Amino acid sequence: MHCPGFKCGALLAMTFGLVASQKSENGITTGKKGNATVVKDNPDGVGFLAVLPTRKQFTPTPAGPIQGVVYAQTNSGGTGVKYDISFKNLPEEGGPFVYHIHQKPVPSDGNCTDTEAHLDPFERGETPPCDPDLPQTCQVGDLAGKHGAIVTSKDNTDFSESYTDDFTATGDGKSFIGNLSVVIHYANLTRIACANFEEFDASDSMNMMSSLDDLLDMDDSYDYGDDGDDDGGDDGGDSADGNGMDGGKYNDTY
Ligand SMILES: [Cu+2]
Repeated sequence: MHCPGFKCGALLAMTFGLVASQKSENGITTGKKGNATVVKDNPDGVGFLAVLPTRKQFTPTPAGPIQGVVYAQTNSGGTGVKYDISFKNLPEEGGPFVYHIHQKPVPSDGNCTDTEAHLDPFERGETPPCDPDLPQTCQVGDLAGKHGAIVTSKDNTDFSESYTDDFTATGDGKSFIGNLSVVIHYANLTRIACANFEEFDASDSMNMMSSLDDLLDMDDSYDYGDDGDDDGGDDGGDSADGNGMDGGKYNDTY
């Protein structure tokens, strides 16, 4: 490769200047394995749906069972994942509520604590808090940190939002979400509800809408979680200390 000296020089300077400015702009590295990387090769047409609540809502809420869905599908072009989120019947108080993708699925008993911590393949941990202006420095699974927490009021306990997250994956890789779970927390981090992602046909929106209607009509079958709770699990959803978990290694701290 050859080119006139001044042109190469200008190109080099531009390139170098760009790298330098990116570096100063993003100079913070939070993860032991670096900052999160943008996922550019998500497979076309792949989607995952998480439906709340699971059979058993783990933390009873004054508002009754939280309903809702998180639908995650490959973004057009394959870079990032598009999220369509709708929650209904959140508590009026106790927010802002946060939600994350956690590193383990919900087990069959519905215990949200067993989802452990957040999806964090770059090992940045919980502190410092996520800066939404530098999403690559946040935990990959910290959707609320990157895209905003949920505020409710007496007049509005529903939430819906759509956005693209560049750092999660619908294809294989360390940022893959498809076999994981979504957890909603009170502001004090007590886990309210959780659900697993299941693969869902991204191309069939009619199928999705009818499924959602069916699912959202199923109120009666839900178990609030405070009966038959023989595992001594969380019954402290609105207690003063907000920490109804006992003995869990991960407790309610994420
Ligand atoms: Cu969480």
